[in-house]
Amino acid sequence: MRSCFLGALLGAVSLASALTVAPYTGTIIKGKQFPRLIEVDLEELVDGLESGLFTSYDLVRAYEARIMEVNSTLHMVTELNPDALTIASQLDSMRANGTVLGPLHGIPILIKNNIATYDKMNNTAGSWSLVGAKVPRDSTMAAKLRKAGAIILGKTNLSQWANYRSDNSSNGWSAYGGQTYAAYYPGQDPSGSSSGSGVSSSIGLALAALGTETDGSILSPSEVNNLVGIKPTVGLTSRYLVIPISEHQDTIGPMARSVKDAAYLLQAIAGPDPNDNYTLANPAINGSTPDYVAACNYNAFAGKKIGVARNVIAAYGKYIDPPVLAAFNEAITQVAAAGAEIVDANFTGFAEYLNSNNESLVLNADFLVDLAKYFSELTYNPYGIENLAEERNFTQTFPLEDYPQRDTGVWDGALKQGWNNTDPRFWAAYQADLYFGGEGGILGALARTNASAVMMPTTISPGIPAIVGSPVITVPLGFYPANTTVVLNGFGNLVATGPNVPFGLSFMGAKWSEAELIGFGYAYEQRTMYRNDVQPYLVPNIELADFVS
Ligand SMILES: *[C@@H]1O[C@H](CO)[C@@H](O)[C@H](O)[C@H]1NC(C)=O
Ligand SMILES: *[C@@H]1O[C@H](CO)[C@@H](O)[C@H](O)[C@H]1NC(C)=O
Ligand SMILES: *[C@@H]1O[C@H](CO)[C@@H](O)[C@H](O)[C@H]1NC(C)=O
Ligand SMILES: *[C@@H]1O[C@H](CO)[C@@H](O)[C@H](O)[C@H]1NC(C)=O
Ligand SMILES: *[C@@H]1O[C@H](CO)[C@@H](O)[C@H](O)[C@H]1NC(C)=O
Ligand SMILES: *[C@@H]1O[C@H](CO)[C@@H](O)[C@H](O)[C@H]1NC(C)=O
Ligand SMILES: *[C@@H]1O[C@H](CO)[C@@H](O)[C@H](O)[C@H]1NC(C)=O
Ligand SMILES: *[C@@H]1O[C@H](CO)[C@@H](O)[C@H](O)[C@H]1NC(C)=O
Ligand SMILES: *[C@@H]1O[C@H](CO)[C@@H](O)[C@H](O)[C@H]1NC(C)=O
Ligand SMILES: *[C@@H]1O[C@H](CO)[C@@H](O)[C@H](O)[C@H]1NC(C)=O
Ligand SMILES: *[C@@H]1O[C@H](CO)[C@@H](O)[C@H](O)[C@H]1NC(C)=O
Ligand SMILES: CC(=O)N[C@H]1CO[C@H](CO)[C@@H](O)[C@@H]1O
Repeated sequence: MRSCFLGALLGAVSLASALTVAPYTGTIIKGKQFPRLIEVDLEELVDGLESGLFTSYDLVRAYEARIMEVNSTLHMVTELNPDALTIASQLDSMRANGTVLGPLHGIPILIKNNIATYDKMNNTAGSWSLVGAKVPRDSTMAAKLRKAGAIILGKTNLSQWANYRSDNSSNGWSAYGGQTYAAYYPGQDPSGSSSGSGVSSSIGLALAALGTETDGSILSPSEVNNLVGIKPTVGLTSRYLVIPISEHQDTIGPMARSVKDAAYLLQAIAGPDPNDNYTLANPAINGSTPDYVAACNYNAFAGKKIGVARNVIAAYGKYIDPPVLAAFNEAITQVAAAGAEIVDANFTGFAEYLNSNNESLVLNADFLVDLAKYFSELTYNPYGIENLAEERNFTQTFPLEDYPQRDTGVWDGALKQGWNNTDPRFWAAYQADLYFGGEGGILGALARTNASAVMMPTTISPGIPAIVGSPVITVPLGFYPANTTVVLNGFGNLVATGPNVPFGLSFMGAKWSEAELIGFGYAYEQRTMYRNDVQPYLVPNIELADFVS
């Protein structure tokens, strides 16, 4: 365990010293400044494409080269799209003749390796059992990205099965993709399960990436990779042909370097889909999707009430490290100075929630059904696996799945539970969750106080919104100080806490309140710009200017 970690650490350090150079200030060709890809935003890319400074073809080549430059250290991308350059050329031709599909036209985006595409790429959740499997069409997420003109550049590594297999694995590890590392400290835990999406977005290996969340899998890797992450209301984004954990909790959202870029991506992927009934509860079905980009408003806090769940902060005190708590307390002052009234917004069912395991019952029950449904959608299923019992059998006997070193404890629990989401016991557990997250959680706190959102350190923000399906945005809040003592993760192979590791601030709201949360995230981001305070230890050297003919 230890020696394995040290090997990774030394490898990372030696590569880092080869790659880290003096700050890059951009390259000037014919009087034009090429943007630096670690900090470029969508609007700057669109300017460059429209002015002819570079093409989408150039962009794809640059991003692919950057991926190859750091992949052997960070393992953040599992597959590149072999058609990406062809697609880029087509989109360049369309732009040249005046057809632009929208702001994402010709912009490379990475997606997590549990979101299916109907092309040459595999959709595996990191398992060898799904390498070679075929789906009947694009997932709705992939279809919406293509319709918006985005180029799906590749698939990102993840905690295997979105972290729903093992009781003793590590974040960002999958059998198919290996161990993902984050870029702010050698050997850094990338968190998960959208680990590769977080790392890739943080160092500019695409404009941004999509992740998925059941309980923390967008928010947590966004936090430790210094990103903005939006975990949408369950049902805002379609889960059709996304490898599931739970129909009641799964959701897909953007992970980007700025709030506005995340808003652009959310605009493209949100909306009702007949292939996912949960999306039909979206109020936009009777109107139109809000304008998330226009919601980026510097004055969003003016005249609003923002809640602080003091009893949750107190109960979770031991999980909030002093630098995070200090930064959070300062954030309360900053939000007040930006025009908000700060109110106590306690979660009254929180103590009871901490002693309940209803969420596990719900997730297990959903997983048994939803996984079988995903298998049944496949048009080619290489091992003919149809349900969780068979998947466990495969995983325990296929050598590359690293069993029993990484166990199947979560599945053992689900199979032992035995009953699924058609059972009356499911409804009892689910109703308890709806209380803990609803009246006893975020929704009750908002209703009682008339607050527009509750703010919380991201490290403790995902749980309550997860069980009730409500939205959260996380934005950069700060970094652990340079003299922080390194603490390893439970598995012993990753740096969980250490110098320069980023952390985040969450705003959580009522269902379908994404536009308002984006406003708060933007207003906070624009006042602080903490993202720029610390650079990753590992940044690709290759830049767009290297590929422009
Ligand atoms: C990642 O790195 C490995 C090892 O250098 C290489 O073989 C592989 O092709 C790379 N994959 C991608 C998608 O860049
Ligand atoms: C523009 O180019 C696209 C892609 O090559 C093509 O499908 C479309 O018909 C062209 N439109 C015009 C107006 O030429
Ligand atoms: C998908 O998996 C197949 C089977 O292993 C492999 O041949 C193919 O190269 C993979 N696709 C990509 C884009 O890596
Ligand atoms: C949506 O709900 C309807 C009515 O219950 C059902 O017939 C249909 O199969 C569902 N569709 C999906 C994609 O789950
Ligand atoms: C849409 O409007 C119909 C008719 O008024 C209503 O029954 C339905 O609940 C509405 N749906 C949503 C998601 O608001
Ligand atoms: C919220 O909880 C904190 C800590 O438990 C407590 O001190 C405070 O009085 C509570 N606020 C309200 C308005 O109940
Ligand atoms: C689920 O929640 C209910 C209601 O609070 C509680 O009585 C029950 O003990 C919980 N179940 C478990 C297994 O924690
Ligand atoms: C769910 O449980 C029901 C009732 O026990 C059973 O008939 C059904 O086959 C189960 N579904 C799955 C996918 O296991
Ligand atoms: C698991 O594998 C064993 C040995 O190949 C087989 O006998 C058994 O039927 C399998 N069980 C399931 C649920 O697939
Ligand atoms: C993980 O748990 C399994 C089963 O308890 C055990 O065999 C294995 O050694 C554990 N792995 C590690 C790294 O501790
Ligand atoms: C880190 O430095 C700060 C400021 O000098 C100091 O207050 C703190 O105790 C130091 N922490 C450690 C772990 O050495
Ligand atoms: C496809 C790909 O790049 N896979 C790499 C993932 O990471 C492992 C190491 O953990 C490499 O061996 C693979 O080549």
